[in-house]
Formats: sequence, C-alpha cells, structure tokens
Amino acid sequence: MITLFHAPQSRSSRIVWLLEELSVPYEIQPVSIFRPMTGEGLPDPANPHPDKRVPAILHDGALITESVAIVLYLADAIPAAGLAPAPGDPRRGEYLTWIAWYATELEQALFAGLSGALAESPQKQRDHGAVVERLRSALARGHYVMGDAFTSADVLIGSALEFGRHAFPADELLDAYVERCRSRPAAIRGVVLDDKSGLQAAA
Ligand SMILES: N[C@@H](CCC(=O)N[C@@H](CS)C(=O)NCC(=O)O)C(=O)O
Repeated sequence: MITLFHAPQSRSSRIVWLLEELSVPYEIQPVSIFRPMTGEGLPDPANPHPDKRVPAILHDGALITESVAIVLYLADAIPAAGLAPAPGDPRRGEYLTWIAWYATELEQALFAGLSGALAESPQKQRDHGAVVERLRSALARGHYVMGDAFTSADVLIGSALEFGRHAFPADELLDAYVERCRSRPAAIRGVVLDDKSGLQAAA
C-alpha cells in the first residue's frame, strides 16, 4: 500500500494526480503544513517528512520525500502504467532529462518570473527565455513534452506551468498544453480528491 502525506493545494496535489494516473490502490493521509504565504498552519507531528513538508510517501515501509524522487520512484514502481520509459529503453535518457530540467531550470525560471527578479538580471532573462523556447519546441512536435506519449515528466511540468502560468508569456502552445494536462480524467479526479482532503483537514 502506498500512503501519501498530503496537504491540499500544495506540491503534494500533483502526486494525487500521479497516483490517479497510475491507477493503483493508495491512501491519502492529510497533514497540516506551515503556509508561509498566509502565515497559517503548523507542522504536523504525524508527518514523517524530516522537514515536515509535503509531499512524502510511505511504500512498503520506505519513506520517500522530494517531488522529483517520488515521481521517479512511483512511475518506475508501476511500469504497467507506462508513465516512464524503463532503464534500457532508448527514451530513458530524454525522460530523465525532462525531469531534471523541471527541477533545475523550469522551477527557477517560474519563480524568477513570479517574483519580478527577471527585471534585475540579464542572466535570469536568458534562462527564462531558454525555458520557454525548450517547451515551445517540444510542444510543437507533440501533445506532451516527449511527443504524444504522456509521461510522469508531464505531471511535474504541467502542474508547475498551471500553478505559475502568468510567470511566462502568453502562448497558444503553452496554454493548450496546460489545458490538455488539466483535462485528463486522472487530473480531474485529482482535483476532486484534493478538495475533499481539504474539507477533511478543516473538519
Ligand atoms: N523540494 C520539495 C519542496 C516541498 C515543499 O516546499 N512543500 C511545501 C508545500 S508546497 C511545504 O510542505 N511547506 C511547509 C514548510 O515549508 O514548512 C519538493 O518538491 O518536494
């Protein structure tokens, strides 16, 4: 059994989406977290994450934290879902590249775009432009970052783009991609479960 330690409308929401894509039994354990934007919420003693953050999962006694590690771990653990090319598959390298690119390039460009840091730094502007161009050229070739096959890399990239869409310029390819991700049946179920866990946490 997989247990997801989850706080609504946070980085663990996309793991709910991923678990729905994987179509495996799992349980959601709602936990409270400190929310720096509002100053609300307290770290939850029931959360096994060493920093009391989300997401965290427990699987067969193993604790996994960090969104990227969780996404890689779960997609590999359930190969039948077809969300990750396996080691040895010629597409494995491209898949790992997209996941690492999300963590090291997209997240930074997104927060630079949201915070206004772009205006002060030609280097950040260059990095930000490169992120947009990399995404546009991938999405001009297919529905998802690796062509027409949806992978777990799209869970990270699609959810980050949806969260920070206004950090990037208006663009039909990016908008269509966000909409395509958002309208996947598993993503829609994920939103419902996210809302439900929020109500449970508030009760
Ligand atoms: N690098 C971590 C970041 C996790 C993270 O910052 N999660 C936020 C929610 S979006 C959190 O739990 N914040 C509570 C806190 O910082 O105490 C990941 O991607 O898993």
